[in-house]
Amino acid sequence: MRQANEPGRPLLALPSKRRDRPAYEDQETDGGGLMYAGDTEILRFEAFLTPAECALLIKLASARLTSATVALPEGKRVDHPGRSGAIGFVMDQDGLENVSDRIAEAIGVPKERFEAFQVVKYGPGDQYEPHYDTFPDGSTWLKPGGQRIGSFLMYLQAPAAGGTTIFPLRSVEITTRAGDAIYFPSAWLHGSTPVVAGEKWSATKWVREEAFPWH
Ligand SMILES: O=C(O)CCC(=O)C(=O)O
Repeated sequence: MRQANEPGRPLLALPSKRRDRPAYEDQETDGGGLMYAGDTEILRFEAFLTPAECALLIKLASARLTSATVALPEGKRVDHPGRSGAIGFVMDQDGLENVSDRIAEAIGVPKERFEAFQVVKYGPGDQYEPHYDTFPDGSTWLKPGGQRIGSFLMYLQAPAAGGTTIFPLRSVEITTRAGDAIYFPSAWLHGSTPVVAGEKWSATKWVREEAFPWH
């Protein structure tokens, strides 16, 4: 049986039933491990974060929250009707190096390819409609770092109701549980259902193809 916070061993692997779209599917990985390139699976890590780490991420992000935006290919971030809530970015150097090290070990990818933590706060009614985390060809966001390959999503606080993570093309719905994490290909359609009561907090580390300078 896996111990809490033992890195790198998924508790639950949900097999992929189909592919969302062709891009990046057959990309080679040079880091080995689980770095996603194509049709694979959602990995779930139970108790990946300690309660203290969840609290630290929430505290740091709370001081720098802005309204949740989406990235346009040409480099701007804008409000979007499909996304509500608030976001704050937290860097590894804010005391989270250890968490990034564990993510790197868990997925077999060097942390030099990670983006900063994007912490998201969802209040009642807030949601993130199904979307891809990847950028379209030619997007400004592809430099530096190249494409997003994998999305490591950590749950920091569970709402009283609602706020599940959904993968509509796979009929998968994941209940938020503080401390748990999931890892999935960024090119898979996913979203967060509306929070019904309470607050949901999550944090994402996106994994790039190449080294990314701000993490
Ligand atoms: O918080 C969630 O459950 C989903 C987050 C998400 O879709 C994202 O950050 O891209």
